[in-house]
Amino acid sequence: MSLARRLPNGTAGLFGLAVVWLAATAHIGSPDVYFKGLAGPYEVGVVVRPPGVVPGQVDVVVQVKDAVDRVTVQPVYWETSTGGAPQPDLAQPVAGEPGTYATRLWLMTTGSYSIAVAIRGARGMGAVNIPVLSTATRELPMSRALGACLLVLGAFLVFGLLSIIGAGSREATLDPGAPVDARRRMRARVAMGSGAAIFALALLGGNAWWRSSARDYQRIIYVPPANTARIVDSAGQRVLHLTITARDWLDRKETPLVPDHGKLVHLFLVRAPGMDAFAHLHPVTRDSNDFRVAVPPLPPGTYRLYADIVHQSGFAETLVDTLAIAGDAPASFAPTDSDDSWVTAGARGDDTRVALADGSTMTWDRGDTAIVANQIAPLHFTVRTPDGRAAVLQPYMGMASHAMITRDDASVFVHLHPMGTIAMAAQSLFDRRQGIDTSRATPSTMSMRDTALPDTVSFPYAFPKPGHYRLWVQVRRSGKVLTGTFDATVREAAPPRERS
Ligand SMILES: [Cu+2]
Repeated sequence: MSLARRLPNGTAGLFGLAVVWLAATAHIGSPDVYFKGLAGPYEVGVVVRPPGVVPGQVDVVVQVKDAVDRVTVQPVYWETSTGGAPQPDLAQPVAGEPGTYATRLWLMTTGSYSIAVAIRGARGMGAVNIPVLSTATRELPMSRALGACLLVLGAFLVFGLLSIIGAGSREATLDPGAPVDARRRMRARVAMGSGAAIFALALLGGNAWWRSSARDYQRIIYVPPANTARIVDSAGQRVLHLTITARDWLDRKETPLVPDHGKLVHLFLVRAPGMDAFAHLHPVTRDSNDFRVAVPPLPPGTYRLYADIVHQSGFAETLVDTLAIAGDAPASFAPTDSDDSWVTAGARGDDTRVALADGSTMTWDRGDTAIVANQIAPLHFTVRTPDGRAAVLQPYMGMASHAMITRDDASVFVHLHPMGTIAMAAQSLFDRRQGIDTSRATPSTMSMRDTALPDTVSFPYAFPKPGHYRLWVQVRRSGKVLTGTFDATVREAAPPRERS
């Protein structure tokens, strides 16, 4: 008898709580957007730093390899596209950093935006869409000094007004020099008393208004869609059921999912706390709520679960959960998707050269300098054949490589590619809505499954905070997906230099 076995999943709530407010967007705890690629004929690198509040200002930094005339950026909301977007902003050259342009833009509402970067130079016009998410992830606190200042000013106003009312009702109609009688004094006290009552009511009303707008804001603070994850025995296979239970999703208030590099969901499992087992799976669905995937022969334990999805609006987000995998792996395992992959590997320490499953090696060329938080990290990896020659790589799901990075405490999880942290599906949705031909900008390797790619892959990324991280770098060689596992210790950024 095949018994559907529900595994304990009690830690899910706790884990969810721990990561909820760090969950920024498509990635967990890593809201900044990095892109490297082409804007028409120009090679560009773009960094977008969302503010975490809505409305809020994003910082946009564009680096162009060639000398160009002008760089403009424009925030484009997915629903209104360029027709409803504000005029493009001229990005200003950054002093002392040739080829670098920066500006700050307002994002007025929550949801999926694109930062449309346009470049004009000797080689004509070039444009590229950088999808960003405008989400409220935090509440800005009021500083004590500002609070105290407002309190003093408010008290001054109220007492000033009360004394004007008092003086007015006592002496306004009094002849100069005439004494103030008891009746007038009484009248002034009554006027001041009623004035104070009116001000108290106004203050109470103001306080209620303040609190209700704070509550409204709290309602737009982003939380990943609610979901459940459990393992079910199905015909001798362990099958993971991931179900989206979020009300807005079930009520069809959100735009449907679109495949990102060919898959509706990219699901990652990381064994906690050692991060010593990892899987990259692609669940399938029949009803768009319930996603299922066969679980590879992973060792038992508690796993952190991350599921990347992209909506038709371009909104890319990550579902978060924990999953208990118990007992030995069943004898049979048939992958749900031929691109599913997994690996088990313990701590790597400072190892920069690891053996891959087919005997080839992957080397992390990270140089001798320390990796520092919020500075572009040297994420360059080279694959050599077992006899030490440059390996010929093939696209894995349309990409030269995929890298997954997580912090040991689960506060960070990112999934990125040589083009950066953006979801390619979101980018092509914006391109299509704006009628941009990007066939040159982002050559799709999807259709070229067996294209020969160089042996080195690089990722534009900066670790968001100091700490211990694990990286899984995936490439495809001779039709086989290979995963290199590395560890990284990231240092605190040096305090900024004093500006004179
Ligand atoms: Cu990927």
